[in-house]
Amino acid sequence: MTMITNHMPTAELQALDAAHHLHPFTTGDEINAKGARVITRANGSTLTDSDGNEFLDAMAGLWCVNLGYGRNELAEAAARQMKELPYYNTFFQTTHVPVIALAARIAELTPGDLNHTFFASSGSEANDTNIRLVRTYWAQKGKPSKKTIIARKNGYHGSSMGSASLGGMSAMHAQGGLPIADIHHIDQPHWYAEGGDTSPEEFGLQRAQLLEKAINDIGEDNVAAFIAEPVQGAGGVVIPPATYWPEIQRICDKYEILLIADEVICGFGRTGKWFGSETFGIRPDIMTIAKGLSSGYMPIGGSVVSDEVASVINQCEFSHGYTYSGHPVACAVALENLRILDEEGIVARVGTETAPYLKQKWEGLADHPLVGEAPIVGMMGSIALTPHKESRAMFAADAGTAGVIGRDACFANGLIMRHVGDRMVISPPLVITKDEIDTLADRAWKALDATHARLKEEGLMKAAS
Ligand code: PXG
Repeated sequence: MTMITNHMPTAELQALDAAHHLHPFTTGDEINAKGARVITRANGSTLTDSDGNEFLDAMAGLWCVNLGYGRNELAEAAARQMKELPYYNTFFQTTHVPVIALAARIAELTPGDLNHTFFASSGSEANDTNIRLVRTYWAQKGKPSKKTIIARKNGYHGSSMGSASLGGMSAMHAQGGLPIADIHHIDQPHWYAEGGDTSPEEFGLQRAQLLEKAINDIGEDNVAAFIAEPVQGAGGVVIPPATYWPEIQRICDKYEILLIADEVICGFGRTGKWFGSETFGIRPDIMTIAKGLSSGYMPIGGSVVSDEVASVINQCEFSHGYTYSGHPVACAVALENLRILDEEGIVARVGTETAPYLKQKWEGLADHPLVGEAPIVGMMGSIALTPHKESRAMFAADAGTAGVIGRDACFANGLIMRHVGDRMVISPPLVITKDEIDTLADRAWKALDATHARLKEEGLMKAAS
């Protein structure tokens, strides 16, 4: 057997990777042509690759390393738990200390009476749980016809059959026979891309009222729930107009449907409060959590439900669960992560100090000639690349052409940002310092300059008609 280590030459690692590893959201051609970037270590907000290059990770991995990299306390919590009880399950009337402690801590942190967590190992699994959970809830209440879940186009809720069906990503629906039955998608509150001449406030109301229309069209007796991210993350950090969420809440209160806030990205400090629901005044019946729950150090997620939902579900045996639901090591690591986020005042500091500082720097990027808007909330922001600022025009070239050039220019400048079509997004570790925020903004501006120059050179600064 080959010993594969950090010390092997990059090209050899890349060749083995290309030969044996199938990557998510990557084409084989890309891997074969360039090889994958091999990340070998990380500390704080900085990643190092196998050639010793350093990058400021403005994506916190995949929106998840809220606490930053390299916290020994989490490694120690995992080691302690592995020695004491590496695994036991939570099926058939069994439990263990880490899952009890974590469930109780989540109940303290989440708003309202969201006091009960059903654990999973990822956001996708948690959203699959939600589909079965809300349908079981209504069946238990004698309303089995309430099955349809309303979700949004360009929303992201995961990659499994159920969660990708809830998501509204057309490229995902095009593969593997999606969506599953009884999922309905309404248009998103993306004013910049779809608002035309309507004011953001009016547009926010209109898009929220699509929920009411869908409930009426499908019939209240057939609708189980509405699911949405407080801020769409993978959709491009789409921050809804201020009118959107209050109107959605009004509609959910008026009709008998459950509101699921998918907090997989927004949760655990990302928007400047513990949960996006608090930032946007949402009162969900169910919250999906993952990512920042353990800062990505261990795979863990869950569905946090209200007292009422839990009491109904508890009336039956919910025939659902994963081998790793409430995995003790993942729970112990998540608990330690939550302890540090709280005790070191990291979430509080984001709200009062670092997010306002980042906002000021980030919004400065809107002055760049290539940038149509630079919205941000807490520690998640985006910039829209455009060939024509005033009209918010899209590029004539295929969507993502400018975005990929932008992403590569960021890498070349020591900065990791993700592109979503022709938007660039950030979601840095919550521990990012003010100095690092300065670096982030400087490198982003340089990357925009380089992107602009290249787009001009290649004749791509043309607006779609
Ligand atoms: N809900 C939301 C809101 C998410 O952002 C999931 C659920 C699914 O979680 P898991 O743990 O199953 O991946 C997510 C995940 C990207 C990207 O590039 C975003 C996610 C995952 C991978 C890539 O934007 N979000």
